[in-house]
Amino acid sequence: MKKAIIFGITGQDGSHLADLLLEKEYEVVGVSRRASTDNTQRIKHILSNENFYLMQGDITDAYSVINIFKKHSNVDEIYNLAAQSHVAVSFKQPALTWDITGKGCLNILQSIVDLGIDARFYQASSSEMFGRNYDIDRSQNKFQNEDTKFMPQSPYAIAKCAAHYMTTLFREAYGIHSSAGILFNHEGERRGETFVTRKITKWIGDWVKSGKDLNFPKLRLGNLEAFRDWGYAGDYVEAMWMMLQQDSPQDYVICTGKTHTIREFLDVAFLHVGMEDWSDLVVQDPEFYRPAEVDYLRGDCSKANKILGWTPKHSFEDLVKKMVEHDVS
Ligand code: NAP
Ligand code: G4F
Repeated sequence: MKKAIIFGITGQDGSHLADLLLEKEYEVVGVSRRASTDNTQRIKHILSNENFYLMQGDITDAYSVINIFKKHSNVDEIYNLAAQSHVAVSFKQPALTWDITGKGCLNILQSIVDLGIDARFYQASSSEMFGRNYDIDRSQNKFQNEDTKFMPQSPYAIAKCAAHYMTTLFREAYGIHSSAGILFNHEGERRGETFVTRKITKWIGDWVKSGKDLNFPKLRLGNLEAFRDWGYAGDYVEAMWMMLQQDSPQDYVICTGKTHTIREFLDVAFLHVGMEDWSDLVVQDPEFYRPAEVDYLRGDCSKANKILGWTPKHSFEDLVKKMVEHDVS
């Protein structure tokens, strides 16, 4: 039986990845940080699984990471999904974001080397690292891929770049089997409620449950013109696992290749509840604009398709429908 450690088990991706690995009959050790209230909502359904173990740990504390590896030194695969993952929050809490999202990855990699852990490592890199490098020629169908230069636009993206380079350095310098997945935005029913997609579908759900009350507090959003390449989280964790099954560690872009604005997401989401015109229900609020924006993301995952045989299973329309139906019910 293979054993995997997942840092970030209580997050959206951690919970989907745990489901996938348990289905594949792995022993899964999930690492969750201490919280004053219950943070296990997304993994409630696996807490009593006999192959699942929950351990307390914090990736900003190297001692804590070392303790986990000492207890589970026979691990086969290590997934680092832990992060302060909210881009807007990273402008308000840049140092914390650096400690978790940047240095946290180093704490894991250095512990692997120092303790001589013989395991494969996955780092959750991000399309946010491409930042303002959308000067690609859209007319020629050129999208961001593994060769696109990083031009980060937020403290979050800069921390992710550092972790990404650390992952490739440790592969080259110490021969660690470490791979980074450069994942474009992926969403779903378990998405955090402050990310734009879930903020929209959650609001629609609450509004519908109120009987479509016209006095219901309006949905307050920021920039509606940014483009995102949105996929379904359940599909994307499969790509993470596939990367670690390869003989040679490499980095891969994971995306759908299609891009939509927030405005288009609103159109499709509101149409599911019979609203063609949502303009009276949404307010654009300066509070939700960022000091710097990433205007355009659209990926090209031909490498993942060719080497891993990975393709996204859900379309944009499937994704929006899934999220709205979940929040309305
Ligand atoms: P998420 O829902 O925000 O989950 C982040 C996880 O990290 C949570 O389990 C969180 O714990 C944990 N965490 C935060 N600080 C920690 C610390 N100091 N020590 C240990 N754990 C800590 O994020 P996600 O959407 O699942 O994304 C997973 C990873 O992929 C993240 O690294 C994210 O940056 C990256 N990524 C995400 C996307 C996307 O579109 N979802 C795209 C590209 C890359 P709590 O539950 O206690 O907060
Ligand atoms: O949903 P978002 O917060 O996601 P963002 O910033 O693209 O980051 C997500 O994807 C990254 C991959 O590219 C991950 F690495 C990262 O961890 C995270 O999962 O915002 C999407 C867009 C932005 O352009 C933002 O300005 O939506 C715009 N937006 C408009 N109104 C809003 C809002 N975003 C949020 N969170 N809240 C709003 O009210």
